[in-house]
Amino acid sequence: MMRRLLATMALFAATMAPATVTGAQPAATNAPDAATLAALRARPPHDEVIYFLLPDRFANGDPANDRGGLSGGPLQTGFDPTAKGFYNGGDIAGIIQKLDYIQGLGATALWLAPVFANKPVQGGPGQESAGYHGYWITDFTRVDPHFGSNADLKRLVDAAHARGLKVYLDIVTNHTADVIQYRECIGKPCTYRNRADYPYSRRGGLSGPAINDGFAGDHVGTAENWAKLTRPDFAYTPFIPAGEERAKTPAWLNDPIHYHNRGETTFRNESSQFGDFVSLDDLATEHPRVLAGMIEIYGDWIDKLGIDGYRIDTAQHVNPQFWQGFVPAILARARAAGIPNFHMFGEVAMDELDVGRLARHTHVDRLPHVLDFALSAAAIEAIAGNGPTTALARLFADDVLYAGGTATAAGNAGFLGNHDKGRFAWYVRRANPNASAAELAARTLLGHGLMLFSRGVPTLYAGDEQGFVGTGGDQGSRQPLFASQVAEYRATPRLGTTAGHGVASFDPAHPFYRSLKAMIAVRAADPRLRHGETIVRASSETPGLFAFSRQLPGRPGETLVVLNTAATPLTANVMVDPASARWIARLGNCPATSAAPGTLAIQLPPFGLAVCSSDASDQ
Ligand SMILES: [Ca+2]
Ligand SMILES: [Ca+2]
Ligand SMILES: [Ca+2]
Repeated sequence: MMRRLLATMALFAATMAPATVTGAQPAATNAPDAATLAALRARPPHDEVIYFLLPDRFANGDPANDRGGLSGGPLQTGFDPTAKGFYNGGDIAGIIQKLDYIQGLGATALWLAPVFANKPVQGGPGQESAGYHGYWITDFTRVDPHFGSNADLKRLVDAAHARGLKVYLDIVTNHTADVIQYRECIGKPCTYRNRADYPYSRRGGLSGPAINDGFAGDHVGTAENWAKLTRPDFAYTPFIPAGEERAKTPAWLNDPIHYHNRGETTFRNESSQFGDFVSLDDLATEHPRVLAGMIEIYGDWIDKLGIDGYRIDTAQHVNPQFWQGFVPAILARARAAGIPNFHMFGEVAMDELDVGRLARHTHVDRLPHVLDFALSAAAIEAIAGNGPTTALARLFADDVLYAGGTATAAGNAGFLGNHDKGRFAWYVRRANPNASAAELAARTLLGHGLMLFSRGVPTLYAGDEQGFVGTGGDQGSRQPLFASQVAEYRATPRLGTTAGHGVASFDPAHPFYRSLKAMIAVRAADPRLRHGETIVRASSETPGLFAFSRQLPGRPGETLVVLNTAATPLTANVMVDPASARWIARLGNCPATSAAPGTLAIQLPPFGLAVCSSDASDQ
């Protein structure tokens, strides 16, 4: 049985090895061979470990494109490597150059922050920042010239596929760049005007003249109905500034009738769906032309690139009926392109451990999966912070709330921190401001252990493997892996190294990189950890013990994951299956045998982690 397990692991290691091992693989610019591509297409999402990066903040492979082909200063080109809110220089060529680094960690899929052409600079005088993050799209059909060309993106996808790495793109359907303005509020905030005070049927409020005769409301999604909405000035008077009339591609995006035009969202009530996100033009996603247009845009990218998945931005700010149409259409498009395991997960951003709210979007919107903000919240509470480990138990218990239950949870993208809410290590430091660097490191890695051994698709945020901490959310979490010229980044120490952000951070010897690589290898070698059900074995009302087993349905044996979230050593008996008598340590210390049928005596150091596999006869 042991021999069979080792043989399986060796086989797995061979299939997971970088392409360079065989010496006969195609160069990075070549398409993958048929067998490699077929194996990649056959992999289900929960076999992946995702590496999420912002192209501007990863690697600069081509300094010639740093200004995106524009001329002038930072306010014209968007490029300022000394400013955290501007393009810093990273690009697709850089990602291609660093595929060894990403694959060496054990990641199997890349998620790129949006790569489509953005409005280079937005914001009023003194408030300007650039579209380096990619979420201010003007041309949905073209790669942003700061990052390269459409051909470069195809080259990246092919090079990744040739190595067995998948590529996920980050898509936005909720809004475009800020082009549309309102006559009523030039140079000042445009407060939200709701549908009761500013109905579609009157121009500029109840005292205005009748317009849009016969429009039956935005809940009637037929082309006939929306053809009757001819005037976009029911709330404000939208206009496109001179010179920007054709700023967006495809061309239908330049017509204000395809937008909500009701002013700024407050993230409350109907404005959450109909309001502009800091002036970003909020699309009328109820309009059938918008739905058809978005299916065309993102279906075409599947056909052009053969990509493997979409991360869906701002999903909770789009009406459910849009997703009910968009998701099946995109999945059908992927299937037709020979991509049966196309992986889609929506962003429903929140800070709370509120699985019900995440799950709602799998029921009502019918999103296949979501980013696991609940895992992030639970890890921040129980591992970064000093909360009870019962928070972790609740996380897994609530998996049944998702449409499709635990199977849906298994395809959610698990993560700890990100480019919006902040890095996990920053949460660790915030909760423990006086802790030693060793404790900060131990807690950060323990959080990653939870993520990597839990159900769901683990999602690493670029830089976390190099001990990046950051200074908070958004721009405070977007340090580049190349040498940074941003003073704030350079002033922030990293964990696990004396090097700061003034040097490049692609070090496979960094202790975090090595630890994550070791943990990912354990996950990769154990199908229970990738496909198994979760059985919570123990949790506590204080920091300390948390334990769960992963079991394959209908198969004997289990892999037990035990965490100690406390700063003191842990000694505990953990309940296991009475049939699990003998144990193999995959990580940390595990007894060779159960103390008695049904219980395993565990000892862990402060912030320790053990992964113990029962030696089942069928392995
Ligand atoms: Ca560049
Ligand atoms: Ca919206
Ligand atoms: Ca706008």
